[in-house]
Amino acid sequence: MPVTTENLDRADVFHGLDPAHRLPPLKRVQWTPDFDWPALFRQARPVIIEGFVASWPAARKWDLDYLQDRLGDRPVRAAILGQGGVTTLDYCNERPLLFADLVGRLRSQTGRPARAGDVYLAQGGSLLSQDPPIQALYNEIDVPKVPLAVRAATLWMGSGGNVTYLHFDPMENVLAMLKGRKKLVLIPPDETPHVYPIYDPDPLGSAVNLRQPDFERHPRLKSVTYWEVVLEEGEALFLPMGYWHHVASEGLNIAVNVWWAPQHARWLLNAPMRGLFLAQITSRKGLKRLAKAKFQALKQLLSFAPMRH
Ligand SMILES: O=C(O)CCC(=O)C(=O)O
Repeated sequence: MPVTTENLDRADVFHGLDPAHRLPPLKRVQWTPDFDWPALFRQARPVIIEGFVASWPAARKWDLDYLQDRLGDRPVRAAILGQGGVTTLDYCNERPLLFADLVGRLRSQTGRPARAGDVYLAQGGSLLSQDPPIQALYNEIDVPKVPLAVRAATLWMGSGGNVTYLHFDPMENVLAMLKGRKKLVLIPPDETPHVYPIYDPDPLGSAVNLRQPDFERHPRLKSVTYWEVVLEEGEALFLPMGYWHHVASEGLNIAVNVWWAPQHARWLLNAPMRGLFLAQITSRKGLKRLAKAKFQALKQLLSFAPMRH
């Protein structure tokens, strides 16, 4: 049974994995103005970067009042959380609303446990827009300079207790914490068989529920190795393509992430991407789609467009 927002209901639990398989704390590095981002991306290992976000104008300015002032009348799409405050980042569970209404709802949700029906600004908070007020906000963040194409930049805003379920992304990612804190479980790509990827209907998802693991149904999950990461306000996480992540946000939380298309050679070597590629080209649906769309599906996969529909 795939995990859905309806069956991830243990709002009080971060994860139920075996502590014996927890990896030593993730490496931390200090940001400096001459920071070598391309070298960090080449290493392709998750790292916490201290001090980077503190240098952004956004770190000084962004709070609910400021963002409402700037974007109040702009439409966004908010994720509607399922049981226990979980989102599967499924576009079907999103609702359009004005940014001012989003802020009003976040204010009224703050200070109590997240629950089904709450809002969370997730993938609907794109900062790559032709809209001048949104462009002005994008200029208040500092985007790492690497020789890769930026695919998306997203504003994430929640009221605390919101959880994004276990998935991977086919892109290189820097996730920066402006307000509040996020706790993450990170699982390396070569541990993919331990998390039971589902590929269909969510090509980036897993069948396991990290809050309430069912080790009878998913016995390999018992021995999965993982990092537990706490991303504090002002810190950024470099999350290379293919690392599985489960994200629990604490307190009123505002974050920004940037996704870059990875180099082609990298995805060929990457376990979840290989699996996804094989699943796409071997499934009947995938083959039909390929035939019908004259290889559009394959091209989409190769171009690393976000694949959540
Ligand atoms: O912060 C979240 O809730 C999810 C973030 C995420 O999945 C990402 O940055 O790829």
